Amino acid sequence: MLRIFANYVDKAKHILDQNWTGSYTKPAPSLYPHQWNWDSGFIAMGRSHYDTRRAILEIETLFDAQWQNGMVPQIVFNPDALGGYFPEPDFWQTERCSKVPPGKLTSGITMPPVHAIAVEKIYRNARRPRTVLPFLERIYPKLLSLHRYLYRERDPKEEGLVYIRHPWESGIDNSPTWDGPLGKMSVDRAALPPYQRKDLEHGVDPAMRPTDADYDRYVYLVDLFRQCDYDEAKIRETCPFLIQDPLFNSVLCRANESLAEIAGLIHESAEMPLSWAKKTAEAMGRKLWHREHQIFDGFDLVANEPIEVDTAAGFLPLYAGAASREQARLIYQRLDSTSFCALQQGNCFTVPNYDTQKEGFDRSNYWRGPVWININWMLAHGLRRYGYTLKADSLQKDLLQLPLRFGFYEYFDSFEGTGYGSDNFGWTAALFIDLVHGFYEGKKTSQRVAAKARGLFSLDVVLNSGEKMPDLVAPSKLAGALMRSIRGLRDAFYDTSRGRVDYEALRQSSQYVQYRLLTNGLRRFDLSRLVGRRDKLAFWVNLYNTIVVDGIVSLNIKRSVQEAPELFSRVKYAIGEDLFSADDMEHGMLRGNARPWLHLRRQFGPADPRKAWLLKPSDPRIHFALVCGSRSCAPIDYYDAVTIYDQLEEAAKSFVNSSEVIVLPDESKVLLSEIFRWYESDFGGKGGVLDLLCDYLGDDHARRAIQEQAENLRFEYIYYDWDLNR
Ligand code: 9WN
Repeated sequence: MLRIFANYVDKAKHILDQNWTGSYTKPAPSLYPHQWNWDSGFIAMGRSHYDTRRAILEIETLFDAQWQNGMVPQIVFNPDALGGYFPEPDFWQTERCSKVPPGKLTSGITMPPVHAIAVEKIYRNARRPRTVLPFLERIYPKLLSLHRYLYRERDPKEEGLVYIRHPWESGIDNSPTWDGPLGKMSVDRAALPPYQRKDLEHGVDPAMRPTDADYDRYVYLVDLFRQCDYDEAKIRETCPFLIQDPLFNSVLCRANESLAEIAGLIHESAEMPLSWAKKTAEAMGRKLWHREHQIFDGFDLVANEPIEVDTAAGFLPLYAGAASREQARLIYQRLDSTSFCALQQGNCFTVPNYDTQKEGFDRSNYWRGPVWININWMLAHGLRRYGYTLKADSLQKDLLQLPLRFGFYEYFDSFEGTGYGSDNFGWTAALFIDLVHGFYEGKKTSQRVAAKARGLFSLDVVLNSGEKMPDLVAPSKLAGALMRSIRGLRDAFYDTSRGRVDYEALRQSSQYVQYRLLTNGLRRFDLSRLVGRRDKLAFWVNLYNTIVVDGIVSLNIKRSVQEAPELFSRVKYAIGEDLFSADDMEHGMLRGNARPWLHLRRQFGPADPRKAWLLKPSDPRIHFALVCGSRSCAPIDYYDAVTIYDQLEEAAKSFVNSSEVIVLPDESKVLLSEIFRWYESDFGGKGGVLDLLCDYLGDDHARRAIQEQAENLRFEYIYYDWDLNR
């Protein structure tokens, strides 16, 4: 992993260096020359991994321009870079307001308050966190004042939900959510103050940016704020755009948690931020949840009605922990549907910003469809928070893929991944660095656990050596009863959509006791009773998957299967006269007595009696169905003899189209799960792997690249995450 991504991390750092001005980072080299509020937050998160000093300076520069009422402006203008953007200070005229910090040029609106999250990260990722404490002490009152401003000025009814009053405040400027409220505003173009857009002067396609009609409304609102001298009470009375937005409130809610953490670190009371977090979370769950749509929506305070438009912003309450378990489950379903282009459902890269099934969806227009790294990054954290680890993992790996394949762009085509907007975009680079670090850390922990735990036991552990025998099951019926029992365990304790197993509940259940009892019956089972290829496949695949689960429970493995590397070789079931470990089942029975990776010999020696029952020829698709108790392997499921071929087909398709396969045509490279290295011979060598990829890949572009470059294509292997799928 380290080697694979090192060059790209360097590239990302280089982008941040190029955009660095000496005190802040420009979001993009020419399109956005000033300092932007939430961009700086995301950028500081990325930098926190390798440059604490600049990360701190980034945040401090932004907060130097904090208004006296606590508001942190959307843009802090660089006096040396004026002229290239619209609107600039001459248009905002914030000097009409007495709260503006002296000597600073800013806009008169704010943005999603990600900063406390960034500050906490700066502390946690610092090489010497103690040295960051003085910064925490300096910035904490400013962060607190920002949150206080939002609750005081933007939540007049004290609901726990703050409003935004301009689409630019949302950070998702032309999101379809604003169409309704903006559409209701009657804007007379001739009566607007004259203005000229500058965004289209930077070579971006106008079809990928907000329309002129949008800009008229943006300008109308700014003009209204000016006329109110930026007095919030006056604005509130006349502003036609006051919206409680799930994205903004989710970020605020999550930032309150970080604020509480920071308070703890500097011995301040965390009571206020914690009570805000709770209040906002509850309010979102109550007011913004749309039961039928299974998503959170915005609320229009002017029309006093919910805005029933579903965008990716509606998933972000997961990031804040504001959704109930049930809401999270329903959100997951919505997320995993064609609307948001779940993997294998339309060849999407991560989650597009708008429901792909809606008429207004536009795959390349700014916030009306494309994929944005920051939104998906928050979503992945949210999914992880609710235990959807598998989806979070794949989302994060897919996110890495976008800059790798298409460049460090501002946003990406939701179907093909093509980069749009500005290249060398700051938060894309910064969050890429953060994502890569996420993987390194996972690897380090697993390696530590493994190093500590090797050699826990050296003798065979036979799991089915109990005295009690299942009384009702005749040996001939045992295979069927065992398969039914395994299916029962799957139904009760495996979460197939998350690829997780609830080991604790399973350990204490009567179904598990019953399963263990049935395994004792295996000692009387005659393997020659298994007839039929599909029956054998299902028997061994299911038994393999269950001996791993049984081993994890019996050996009380907590974090990683590498705690007990012998799990696969020493933990066994007695079947008839013979003993079978997971390795015996896999390399012996299912792979036709093959050589395990890096081993000199085949699994069974020449005179081994178990060779009488090998499954030959082997079916390489088993590697997408065998669960090894880790996060990187196949999601756990039950395989039915009748449908097993279809299930294996599905498993292969889903694996090949997941983030375990990343095709990088420009570099003539494919990044692959290590499964393809360990079992390359089963797939028929490198050529066989390429054939398989072509057979199953849904992405035409990637498939064509493989076909055209087959001869010089290089394989690199993606780090395998051994942490438990608990
Ligand atoms: C207006 C800087 C900003 C981002 C926003 C993004 C875009 C500005 C614009 O660029 O907005 O704030 O001029 O389009 O929508 O999220 O912070 O990168």
